Amino acid sequence: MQVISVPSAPFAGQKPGTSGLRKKVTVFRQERYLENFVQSIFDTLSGQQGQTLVLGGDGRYYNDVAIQTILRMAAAAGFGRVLVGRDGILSTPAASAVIRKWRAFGGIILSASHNAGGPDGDFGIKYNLGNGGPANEAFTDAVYRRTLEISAYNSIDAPDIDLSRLGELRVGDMIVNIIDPVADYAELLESLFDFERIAALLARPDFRMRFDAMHAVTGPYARAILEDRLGAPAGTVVNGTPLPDFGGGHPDPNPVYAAELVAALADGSSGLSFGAASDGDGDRNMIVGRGFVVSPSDSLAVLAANHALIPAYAGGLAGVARSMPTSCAVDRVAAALGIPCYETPTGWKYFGSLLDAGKATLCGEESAGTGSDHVREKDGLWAVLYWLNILAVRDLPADVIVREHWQRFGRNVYSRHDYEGIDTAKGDHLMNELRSRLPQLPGAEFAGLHIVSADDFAYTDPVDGSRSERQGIRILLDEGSRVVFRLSGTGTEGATLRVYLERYVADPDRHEVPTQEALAPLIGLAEAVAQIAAITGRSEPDVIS
Ligand code: VG1
Ligand code: CO
Repeated sequence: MQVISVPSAPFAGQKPGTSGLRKKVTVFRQERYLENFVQSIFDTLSGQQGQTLVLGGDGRYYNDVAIQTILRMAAAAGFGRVLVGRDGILSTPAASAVIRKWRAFGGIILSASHNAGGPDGDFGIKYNLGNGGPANEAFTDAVYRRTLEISAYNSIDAPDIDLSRLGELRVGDMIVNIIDPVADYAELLESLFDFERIAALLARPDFRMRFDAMHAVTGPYARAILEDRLGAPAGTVVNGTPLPDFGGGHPDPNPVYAAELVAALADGSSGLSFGAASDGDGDRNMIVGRGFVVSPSDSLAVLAANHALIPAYAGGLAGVARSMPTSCAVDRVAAALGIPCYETPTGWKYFGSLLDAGKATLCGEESAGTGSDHVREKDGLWAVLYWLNILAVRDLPADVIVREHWQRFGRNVYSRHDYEGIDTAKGDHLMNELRSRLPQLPGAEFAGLHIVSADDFAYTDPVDGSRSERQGIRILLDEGSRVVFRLSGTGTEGATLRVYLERYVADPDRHEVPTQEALAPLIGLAEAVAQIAAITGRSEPDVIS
């Protein structure tokens, strides 16, 4: 096998964001663009000779081309074996499960997650370490530095291989195993939950569920697990065939982009009792009861509070962790359980060290991501099965379970407002202005709200001591209310401003006040403090979740 060195030169801006490098397909298709980034990953590794790499993606447009390129480059980099999902498919949590099960050296996941796909959509790539989790910041920073000095990439002269059939092939001297993308993952989930009880629930005539795969990667996983293994009626999974452009949709399971599912459960007319959805790469989840969308932050708290009902977690939770902007609902559960609750920056990579060290068992983010120590990624279907297991044991509808949770712990009313595709300079200006005003904010009053403290969130990892600064501006108010501002690190067009709003309501008589109404004073404060309309020219958010 002869390694060919192809001269190259750096591209600007190959800096991984919250979850890998995400750019327009048109950017990735430039000659040497993908190759430069992959070579920079391989140059940052050491000791991969003869080792196993896991490779797969969410099936979006360009997935197939990128996989063939990466296979040749992996052979040139000295990997001994690559495990690749059939047709190049692996959901993000499944890739994590495969890395862990087969003790692989690491994995490359091709995904831009919830971002739109197709020739004019987005593409993405990220590297996961041998623990199955996204590489930490130290690694991604090193990859970025490497992209700035790269002068050549290595490949071999080998034809594309057929990825449509399971089996063993070779690319140069490297073995390629084409694996069933679902099997290892389904087996792992089956070991965590009470499948018999869930199957009994799904067989009940008075219980009907719908899982919306949004034309993205979870279709085959959901069909195999919900319909084939658990016996849910055929048709339970809708939009279940992964399409390279996700049917033109936005595979983001929130009330805006999964409006059809929410509408189907809006009243009793469809006969549905439970709905769920997942995103482009299968790591996010949405849980919908009858006329009731479960807020992801509440979902994390409910999962934690009900852990004793789940076989895998009945022995107790070591701790829980949430990203900083995620509501503090889970903190209350942790306090009641007497276990630690960790607060990390946004992005799953920060949970890895806590999970590896056995400090946290469940983790979650407000952006519809929840997961546990069974893998090192958030996991959409895992969350759905966890909910089904709770419903099966408690024999109550999802909305009643959440309402009872509020009765016991109080309600952390929560919402996120996104201003998408704003001018990058305006987004930076808004954040810089806010940052410069931080010292004056504590003690200030806005329409009857009293600011207790304000800061720019910084995090020191309790396991490895690494430090991450500038992770979001927090304005903390009386009684646990807060407003958080940060710029997205996953978008590909301009800047996306995220405003996170939270207010704690203890009084059960006020739990049913509509979310945006309950948060109205905080929305006013966010506008007054950050001057969103004046700086960005936007008077309304694009997405409210
Ligand atoms: C968003 C979410 C964050 C999540 C990340 C990746 O990041 O806010 O919680 O971890 O997406 O999710 P940002 O920087 O745009 O706010 V996924 O499902 O897109 O891989
Ligand atoms: Co995702």
